[in-house]
Amino acid sequence: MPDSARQQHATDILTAHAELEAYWLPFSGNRQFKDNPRIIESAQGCYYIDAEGRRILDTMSGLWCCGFGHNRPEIAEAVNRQLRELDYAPAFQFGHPLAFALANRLKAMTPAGLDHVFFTNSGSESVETALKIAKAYWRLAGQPQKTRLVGRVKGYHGVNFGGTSVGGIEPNRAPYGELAAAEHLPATLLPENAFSRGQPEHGAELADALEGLVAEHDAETIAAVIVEPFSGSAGVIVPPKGYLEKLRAICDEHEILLIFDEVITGFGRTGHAFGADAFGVTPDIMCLAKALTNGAVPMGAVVVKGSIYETFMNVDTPEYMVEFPHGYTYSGHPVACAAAHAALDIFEGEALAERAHDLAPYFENALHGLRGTKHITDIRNFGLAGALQIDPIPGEPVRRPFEIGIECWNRGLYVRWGGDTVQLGPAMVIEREQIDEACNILADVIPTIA
Ligand code: PXG
Repeated sequence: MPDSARQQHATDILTAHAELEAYWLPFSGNRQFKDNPRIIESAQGCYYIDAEGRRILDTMSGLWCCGFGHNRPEIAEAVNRQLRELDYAPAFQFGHPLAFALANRLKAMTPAGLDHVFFTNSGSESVETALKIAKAYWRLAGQPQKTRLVGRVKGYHGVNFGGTSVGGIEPNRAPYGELAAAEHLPATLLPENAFSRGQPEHGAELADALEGLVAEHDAETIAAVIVEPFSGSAGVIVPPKGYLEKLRAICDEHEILLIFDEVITGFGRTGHAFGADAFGVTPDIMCLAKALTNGAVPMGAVVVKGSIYETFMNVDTPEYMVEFPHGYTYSGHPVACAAAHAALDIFEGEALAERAHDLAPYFENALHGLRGTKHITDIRNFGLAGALQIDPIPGEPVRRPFEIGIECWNRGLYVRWGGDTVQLGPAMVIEREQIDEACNILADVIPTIA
């Protein structure tokens, strides 16, 4: 679009407030947005172009999903080709080749033992699927009383009812009153760990709270524990050294399924393929989404241990009967599968987990270079994920991060704000100079915020 046309287009959008009214934006301050719209029109690599034609450095991979860089032509071509070949095949009782191939691929990529793949369309659906598998598994395994679900304070597992129930970010739960029953482990955010680089030293014993729940409720009532290997949405809360190992050991001792929600940590974010690889702990069930297609087409997946799948298959019912009454119209959608194959070709072909691993120390140094900046009370990082903890204005939580995020946007930098944190999760194709640019803008902007 020529500059003059772009300008006119931008002006049209910015002045036509009424045109913005119909759309109810998710997880957004709609009233603020509609007075100050931020419209993204295109993307390339690590940059967005907004409606005014400005180039904006994206340090969040969209929303943690476009980790391999925006607008990869390989994915566009694969999607285009697929749409001409097979637009849709019924997900129930029929299959198409790409879904089987993708399941095999995920089986090979994920840690040994995680062998069967159920497809979904989002992280939230992956979580619901995992929780339902866990409950149904114990019933089939002859322990129907094992139904209790355990999440963690500050955990985020999407927005559906199960995920909201095991989730532990209070403002996301408060509007809904009664949710599904769930217990919560304490968060692993400790003041003595402030400004830790990578995994903090203190807090492995917080996993013992699971022993407490076992003592209180009996392991015979507990189906599963779900945690993010590191908490993303709550602001990159990294597990203390030894914590996940301890959680795994307690789960093993009491026959409790361990679910890792790797919606953010999957596909290279940690500098390894999965958080399970980075932290050396293998779950029984893994939830995936986001970077599975590089964010280009909605898709999620749940990968489960062989013994779980086998338990469903060994039921004493006729073979034509459905073993697990669950699934989505768009589970394993052909176009999503095509996008995922192309995205994983990029991920593997360009060794992006390794690239993230190599860049992580530079990112860590750059981020921790912000220590001492006004308002910053903690800096956390792991792999290519980082967060700044911002001192809240008394009585006005989340305001400062919001103002920081908006001012960064005005200066050509996209960071994410959430709670009292500012978050960065750059694409694995980012360059060092771009990391510097992001940190320089943050260093300029943050002290100017009241
Ligand atoms: N689990 C985890 C760990 C997530 O991070 C979901 C489930 C839900 O995925 P869907 O695809 O249903 O949105 C998520 C989503 C942020 C942010 O700012 C994080 C997410 C989404 C949007 C923003 O940290 N994570």
